[in-house]
Amino acid sequence: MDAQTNDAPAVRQEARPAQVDVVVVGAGFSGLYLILKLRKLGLSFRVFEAGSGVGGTWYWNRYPGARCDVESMQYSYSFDEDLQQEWKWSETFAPQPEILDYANHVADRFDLRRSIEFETRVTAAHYDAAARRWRVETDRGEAVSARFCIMATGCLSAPRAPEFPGLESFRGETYHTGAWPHEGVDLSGKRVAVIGTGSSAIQAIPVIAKEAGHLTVFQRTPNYSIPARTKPLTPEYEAEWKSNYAERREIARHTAVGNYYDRSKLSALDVSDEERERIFKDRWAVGGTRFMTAFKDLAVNQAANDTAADFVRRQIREIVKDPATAELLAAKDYPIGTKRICADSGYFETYNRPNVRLVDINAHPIREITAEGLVAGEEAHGFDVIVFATGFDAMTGTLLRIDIRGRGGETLADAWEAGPRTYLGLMTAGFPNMFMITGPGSPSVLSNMMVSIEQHVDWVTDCLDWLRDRGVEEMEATLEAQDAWVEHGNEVAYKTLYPSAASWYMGANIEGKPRVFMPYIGGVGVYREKCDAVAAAGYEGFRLAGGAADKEAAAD
Ligand code: NA7
Repeated sequence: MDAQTNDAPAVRQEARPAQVDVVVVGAGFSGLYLILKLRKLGLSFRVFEAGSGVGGTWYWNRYPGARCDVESMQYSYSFDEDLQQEWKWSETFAPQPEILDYANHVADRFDLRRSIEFETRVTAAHYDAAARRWRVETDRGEAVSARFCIMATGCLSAPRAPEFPGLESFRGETYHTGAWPHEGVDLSGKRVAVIGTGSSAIQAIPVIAKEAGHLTVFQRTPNYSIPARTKPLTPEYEAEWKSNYAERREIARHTAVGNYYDRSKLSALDVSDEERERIFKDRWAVGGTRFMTAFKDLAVNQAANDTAADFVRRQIREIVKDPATAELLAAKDYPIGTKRICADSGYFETYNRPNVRLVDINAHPIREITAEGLVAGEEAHGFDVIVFATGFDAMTGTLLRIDIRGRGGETLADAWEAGPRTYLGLMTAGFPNMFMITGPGSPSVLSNMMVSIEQHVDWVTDCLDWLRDRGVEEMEATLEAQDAWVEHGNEVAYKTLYPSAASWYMGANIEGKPRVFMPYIGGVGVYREKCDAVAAAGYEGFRLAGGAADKEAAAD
C-alpha cells in the first residue's frame, strides 16, 4: 500500500508484479515523463519514489525563497502542446511552490500517480548476469526483477551536512535546506544561523532575515550572484512565448545550455571599457544568470572573466553599506561562473539590515556546536535555529547511497572510486541495462534540466523500443567507448575555467570525493547530436546481446 498524504491524493493503484521490463527510481521530472513514455511503449514497469509526492528536487527543497534560476517559460516540458499552452506561470522565475504545483498538475493531467509507489526507497540493485536482469530491493522489504533499471534519481538529491562536533547536543532546531519540513518552519522572532552561502542560502537568507529576530550567516566562500529581478509575467510576454513555443524550444535544444537566450558573439576583450561596462550594466539590469552570456568568452578566458567578476564585485561594494562586510561578500578567489552562478532577490541588500550579521568562518572557524548555539573562533553564538545550507553530494551521491552491483558483483562505488566514469552519462561499463537520466558525463546540471531530461528520456525509451524490436536482452557500454567519452569530457572541461574552482561540479565540497569535473560541458546541442549519431549507428559503443544481436554476432 502506498502511503497517501496531502501531496498524493488517493488514486487507483496499478498491479504490482514482481517481474517487470523496467524499474524506474524516482518520480521527479524525469520519472514522470518516463512513466508516460513507458506506457506508450506498452512496457511493464514499476516506479519507486522515496518522497510522499512527485516533483523530486522541487518536492524536497521547500526552504523559504526557493526559486528556479531558469526562466519559467523555458523550465517546463515541451512534449505536449496543450500542456505548454494551457499552463500559466505567474512570474518570470517561478517560486518552488508553483513548480511543485506544475509537477502535480502533470501527474494528474496524465494520470501518472497510479504508477508510482511513494515513500519507497530503493536500497539495492544487483545485476544477475546469467538472467540478464536487475534485482531491485526497496526499504519496504520488496524485491523486484527487471530487465532494465532507469535511475531517475536527480543530481542534487543527497543533502549533506558537515559533521560538526557537538551537533547532537544542540537544544534548538536544525534544518537542511534540501530537506525542509513540508509544514514550514516558524522563524518569527528567533535567533537563526545559516551555515553556507551557496545558491540555496542566497535565496533563503533575504526571506529568513525578514522573519527572524536575528540572523547570523556563516560564510566559508563568498558567491557571485546576479539579481534575478523576477516579476509578474505580462500577458504579452506569455503570448509571445506561447505563439513561438515550438520554434524556440527547438532552438533551445541545440544551444550550449538548453536555453533560448541572446548569447553574445563578442569577446569581452574586443570592446572598449565603456562598451563593456554598458553591456554588463544592461545584463545586470535585466537580471538572472544569463549575465554570463554577456560575452562569448567569460567561461574560457581568464582576462575576459576578470572583467565580469570585477563588475559584480563593484556592484556588491555599491549595495552593501559596511565596507568590511562588502569585502567579505565579494568573491575573489575563483572565476565567476565556475561555481554555479546564483540568482538572488535582494541577497546583498540583506546585509544592510540591522538584524543580520556575516561571520567569515575562514577567520573564525566553526569549532563546535553547543547546547546553546555554536562556537566560531573565540566567540560563542546563541541560536534557536540552525539552518544547514551546506549543499549536496552532487551527481553521484544518490546513486552511491544505493547498493548497486553490476556484472560479477562489482559495486558502482568501486567502479567510480576515482570519479564517475560513464559513456554519454547514460551507462557505465560493467553495469548493463542500467540507464541514468542526466547522469555524470552528460550536460545535466550545466543545462536547463527540463531540456536535458526530455532528451535523455526520449533517447532511452527509443532505445528500449529498438532493443525490444530486435529481442536484444542486454546492452552495456564498452570500456573503450566509455574511456574515450571520459577523455573527451575532460578535454572539453579543461579548455574552460571551470575546473579551477573548488565547486561541487568538481566534487570539491565533499571531503575525500575524487576531484573530477563531472558534468559534460561540450554543450547540449553537440551532445544531442552525438547521442543521435550513436543511436543511428545501431548504438555504437554499446555491446548488445540476445536476439538479433546474437544472430548478427554469429554471422560476423
Ligand atoms: P552549494 O552550492 O554546494 O552551497 C553549499 C554552501 O555551504 C557553500 O557556501 C559551502 O561553502 C558551504 N559549506 C559546505 N560545507 C561547509 C562547511 N563544512 N562549513 C561551512 N560551510 C560549508 O549548495 P546549495 O544547496 O546552495 O546549491 C546547490 C545547487 O542547487 C545550486 O548550485 C543550484 O544548482 C541549485 P564552500 O563554497 O564549499 O566553501
